[in-house]
Parts: sequence; C-alpha cells; structure tokens
Amino acid sequence: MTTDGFGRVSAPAGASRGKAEAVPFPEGGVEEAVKKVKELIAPELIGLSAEEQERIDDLLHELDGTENFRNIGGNTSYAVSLAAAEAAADSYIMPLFQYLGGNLANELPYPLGNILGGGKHALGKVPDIQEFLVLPVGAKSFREAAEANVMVHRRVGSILKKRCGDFTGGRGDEGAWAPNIGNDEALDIVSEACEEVSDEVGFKVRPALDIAASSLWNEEEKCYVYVRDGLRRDSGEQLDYVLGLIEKYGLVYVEDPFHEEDFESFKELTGKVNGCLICGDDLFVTNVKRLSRGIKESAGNSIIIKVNQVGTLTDAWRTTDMARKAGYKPVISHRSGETTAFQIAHLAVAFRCPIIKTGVMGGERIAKINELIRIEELLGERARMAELNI
Ligand code: 2PG
Ligand code: MG
Repeated sequence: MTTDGFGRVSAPAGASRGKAEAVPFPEGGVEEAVKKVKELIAPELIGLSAEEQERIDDLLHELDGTENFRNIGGNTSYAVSLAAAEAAADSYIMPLFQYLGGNLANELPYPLGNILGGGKHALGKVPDIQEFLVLPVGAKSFREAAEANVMVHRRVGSILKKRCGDFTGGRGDEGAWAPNIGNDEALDIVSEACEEVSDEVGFKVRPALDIAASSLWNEEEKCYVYVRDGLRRDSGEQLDYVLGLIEKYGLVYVEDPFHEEDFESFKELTGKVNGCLICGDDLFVTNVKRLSRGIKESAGNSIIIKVNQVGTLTDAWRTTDMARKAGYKPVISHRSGETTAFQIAHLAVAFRCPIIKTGVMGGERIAKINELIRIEELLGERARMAELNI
C-alpha cells in the first residue's frame, strides 16, 4: 500500500527445486514468513517510495543477511518485491508490464504448454520425464497460440483414452495428463497430436521436454535412473538418448537434460544441436553467477527465469538482461505449486521474454494465459509476437 497505489502478490513454490535456489520459507514456514513481514520488513519499508525497486530489493537482501534468503525466505522477498512494483504501477494507473517495460514493451511471448508428464509432478506409475511440452512456434497471435495448446492437450487426452486401457484421466500438479506409459510412448503420442493440430490450425506446433534430470540423477552410482522405463543411463548414454530424441521428434526445446552440476554435458549437447533450445532451470536457478559460468562454458542457449528462485524482481531482471546480451533465450516460468497470481504474464512482456512456460490447464495456469490475452487486447494493433529465431 502506498499513498496512491495498492499491490498484492502471492508467491508460488516448486516440487522439483534446484539445490542452489533461494530457500523458499524461513524456519517456521508461512506463519514465520508473515511475522517477518510484519515485524522486520514492513517497518523498514514505510517511508520509502514504491518506485525505488532496486533500493527495496537491496533492503530485502540486507534484512535477510544471508546468501540465499534462508532467514526471511525467498517467497517472502518475492511477494514483497513484486507487491512494491504492483503498487507503484497502480499509483500511475498503469498495467504492470507497461510500468516495468515502458511504452515499447509490446511483444507477446509464445506459451510453452505442459501436456503430459510425470517425475516429481505426479504420483504412481507415470513417465520418468517430468514434462512433455509443446510450443506453437508458428502462431501469429498469443490467443491462437494459447488455443492451439489447449487443442493439443485435448487431443492427447482422447488418444490416451483410446489407447491406454488403464487411463484414469488423472493429471499431475500442473494439469498435464499423468498416464501409466513410458517416455518414448508419451513422446510418440504428444508428437502425433502436435502434427494433427498443426494441420488443423495451419501453423506449426512443436514438441518439447523438461527432463528435470536432477530428479533422475543418482550421485552415488553416477547415472540417471529411469524407474518407469527400467533403465539406467550414464552421462554419455544420457547425451546420446537426448540427442536421439531431439532428432527423431524434431524437439524445439529441451530443459534440464542433465543434472544441475553437469555444465560440461550441457555444453556438449548445445554444440551438437541445431534449431533446438537447450535450457537450464536447476542448472542456473535464475542466478547471475551460475549463468555467467554457463555463458563462459557455452553451456545451454536458454535459461528459465523464476523470480522466486532468486527472491527479488531486480535479481531476476539482472539475470534476464545478462542472458539476452549473451544470446541466451530467457523463458519466464511458473512453478509446479502455483497460485492464481497473474504477475508473471506482465513480467514476460516487460522483460521481453520470447517464451512463457505456464501450463495449459487449471485455474492457476489459466490466470496467466488469460492475463496475456488481455494484454494482447489492450495493446491492440501494437501487439506482436516475440521473435523466436530458433
Ligand atoms: C520446472 C518447474 C515448473 P517446479 O521444473 O520447470 O514446471 O517445476 O516448480 O517443481 O520446479
Ligand atoms: Mg524445470
């Protein structure tokens, strides 16, 4: 709350977190976080201007006093940092994306949609790979891009119903189908649905993956354990497997193909592919230090931006800016545990991220999709899709 503006933001949480992420909650959980806001943070904020984003974010670091927000919690700082921005935008009666991005922020991101999945995002016998995604690369507007993703989700649902006798219609925590099938079968189905929907809508929708390989990695045995598929792969075999999938299915994007400390394999894979984004999520955790190491070592060519991995808007902006300058595609992203907050839709446009990863189904995912449709409508003739250049 400021004299003229109001901002309210809720923070998300992830099930498959990177080791180097900000610690989401202080010891004592949400209750303790609320206490910290009331007793420690709010008294220091009173009197500051909500426009002084960097000062507010520096103050959050100071009050926390640790490297990774373990004292106040990264989710606490996330909510305070974004609520300040929201209040400042509101005081100018401006949408957040325009307040942060200026009048030239008129590019809509492509929605990277989660269609089918498993790993840590679903229970029971499900694919080992966390997310089978799609990217409607040929869409001319955000609205038609979002519609194409829904069509693929539906189509995959009907294929599963027809082909898998034990399919219950169950979905994981991001609304993606969670059937009892293996990884390759899942990719066959998603890519078949992509082709059918591409033909119907008249533009290309391409398959993609978030392997979330840190969840598969066994440090003692130094291999990736695919429980559902009954397979183990060492680093070299993992590289060959992923490369094979990229080639066979024409994947447009692969996130976390290797565990979070394996910069070397990221580098090797990135050097071998053409026309495919190799994206680091757990690898970079939206952190400038880890990203600059990646840039130096040519590991990956894309980065996931999750504000709550670093805790403040300023930190997330610095990482996004560094990524773009180095030719890494920034992909703004939700968490598996989301709220109905819509702010990342605005951040996608303000930070000029060409892709937003925010799911297809479920109210907490639709909240972001609908907000982008509204932004597109608000921009009217000035709206255009971002340049993907993959
Ligand atoms: C991921 C995310 C979001 P989580 O791995 O990219 O899809 O999952 O929030 O569980 O880290
Ligand atoms: Mg991920």
